[in-house]
Amino acid sequence: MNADLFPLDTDLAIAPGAWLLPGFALGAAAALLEAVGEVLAEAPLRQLHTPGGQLMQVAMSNCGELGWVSDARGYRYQALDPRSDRCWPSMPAMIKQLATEAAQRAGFADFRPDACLINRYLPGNRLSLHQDRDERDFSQPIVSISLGLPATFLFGGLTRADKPARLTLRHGDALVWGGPSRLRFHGVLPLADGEHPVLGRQRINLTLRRAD
Ligand code: MD6
Ligand code: FE
Repeated sequence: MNADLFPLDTDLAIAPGAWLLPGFALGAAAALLEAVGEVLAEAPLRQLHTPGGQLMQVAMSNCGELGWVSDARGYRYQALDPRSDRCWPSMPAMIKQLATEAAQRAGFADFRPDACLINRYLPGNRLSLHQDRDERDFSQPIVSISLGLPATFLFGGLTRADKPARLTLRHGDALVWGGPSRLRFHGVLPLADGEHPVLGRQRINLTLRRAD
């Protein structure tokens, strides 16, 4: 009997196809952060511009076959880091493994992530309400792993007008999001200041997806 087949009683069903797995990545957090550090040494965090020309508050980088980028030409996934014109660093095996295990626990047995977006929030940074729709196959879920300072995640409906619920995402939490919830609007409220014992004054979020 184990967690690959049945949710634990700590797992929280947020909506059909959406699960919060509190502390899922806690035991792996140190190894995760080391792996993320190696990725960022090759592909540093940077702030992107929206297609409308606004500078995004959240700093981003990627690893995996494809990386999510935004600029005047739009939102898209691409194999090359525009900063270096080289391939994104490969996705560390332990990150891919952890994400596929989280997806499995939420009932998505065949998640095959090819893209991992790394987001860094400093106090005050927010992410406005959006849908994740730059991917090819919406039958594949999204796995999001939170590290560092806690954030208030806005979890909306399928239209922008639906009033979002609020969810606290803490260090080590995983959020899996797919099926009928795959296109829900969501965002992150301005990060409250604080001091995390491991990460200090920041939040790191890893969002793993199948882009292609
Ligand atoms: C974040 N996450 O938590 C931003 N998208 O920093 C996302 O935009 C997101 O966490 C889709 C599914 C899960 C997410
Ligand atoms: Fe998103």
